[in-house]
Amino acid sequence: MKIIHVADFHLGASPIKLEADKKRERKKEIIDNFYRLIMYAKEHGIKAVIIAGDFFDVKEPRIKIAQRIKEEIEEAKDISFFYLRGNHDEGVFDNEALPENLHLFSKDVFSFFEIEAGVCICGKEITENSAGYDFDGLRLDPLKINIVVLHGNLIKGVPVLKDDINIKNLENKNIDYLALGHIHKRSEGVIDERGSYAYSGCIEGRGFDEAEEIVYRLKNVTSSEKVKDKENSFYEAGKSEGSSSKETLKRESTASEETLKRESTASKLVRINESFESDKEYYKGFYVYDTESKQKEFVSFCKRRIFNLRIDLTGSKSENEALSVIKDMVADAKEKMPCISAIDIVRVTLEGKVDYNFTTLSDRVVNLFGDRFFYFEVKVKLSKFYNASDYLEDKSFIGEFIRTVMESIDNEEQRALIIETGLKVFKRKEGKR
Ligand SMILES: [Mn+2]
Repeated sequence: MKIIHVADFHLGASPIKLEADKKRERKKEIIDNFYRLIMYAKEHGIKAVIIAGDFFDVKEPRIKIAQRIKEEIEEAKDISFFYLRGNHDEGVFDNEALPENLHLFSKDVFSFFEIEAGVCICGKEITENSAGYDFDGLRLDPLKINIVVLHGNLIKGVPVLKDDINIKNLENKNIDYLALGHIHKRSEGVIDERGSYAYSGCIEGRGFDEAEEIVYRLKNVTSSEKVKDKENSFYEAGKSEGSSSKETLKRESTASEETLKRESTASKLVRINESFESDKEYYKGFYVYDTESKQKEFVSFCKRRIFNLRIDLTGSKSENEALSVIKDMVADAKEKMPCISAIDIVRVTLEGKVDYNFTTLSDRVVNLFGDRFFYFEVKVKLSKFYNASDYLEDKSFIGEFIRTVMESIDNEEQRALIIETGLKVFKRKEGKR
């Protein structure tokens, strides 16, 4: 039997700042996700769906949304839904008529559901005013497949908050799978020799705090290309002769023929982290747990992905150069990261230290890429790098400061740091005058 484990839909929550029509669209598609999930379950023969809390964003969701969810559940008669309410949606659906295939959990005791012979789902909601979960009532038959549902922080040690779950208290309780909600980033691990746990994460990211980060740094890259057309290549060779370009032409002799290779060195943005390469590894979606194999599989399911492309521009010489390497990088990204597409939500964060003014950079990057994605923004976290040699001859307090540091500090790294810090202070004081 296959079971979906999903959590943290936060239905009804506001997505990131968008224009009015896009905001409506985004809100709608976050709610549509649940219907898409039901369709997925039907297509894949899934018989049960566990919702591990924060299904709704608030304790009193809009009647229209709540009603629609109930109708969608009722229509999917062949699937049983097990909804454990979290800290955001505490008490939702209490004292309401529910579809027969929708089951809620309680705060007071562990609720048990035997969903098929030998397969048990149980769970307990967060109890008010208590430090951590109380697992005294958790008695599981070692001969059954036991799935436990909880919403809170998995910790090692003494619980402090009411939603703290001490993993030690769950050891040797015959748990096969612990389906967790609350933490929006997907993660998984083991409880003991028998059981494992997983946070499915939220199904759809809303803000950039839930973005996948990709980090780029500026590096000198030497690339060589073979020049195919001989005539053409000689013409090109003639052109580059005497120019100040770093391009060089090498003649390579092989047994049969001569080919020309052009080598050029250019600054390029190179990706630093390799956390994910494909759609599947992207962390927004749900788990499918198979009670027969006791294996879980993650399914990436979000409609739009949120990316923060952090670009370190240290080493760039001008706004124009910065713009050109960013242009190359985004063109490259389409090839190298097919997971970023036009429907996604993308932020470019510009970081690092440069020694030029970058007042128009943000607008120019927005102009280049603004309409390529569902939403695009640029955040500038660049800082100005001060060049000590500019002040070395100055008959001023700053000049005196630089000369003193140059004479008395040998360590280059230390010197740079002191000069930079000092100049920042001087510049700030200058500005106040
Ligand atoms: Mn929560």
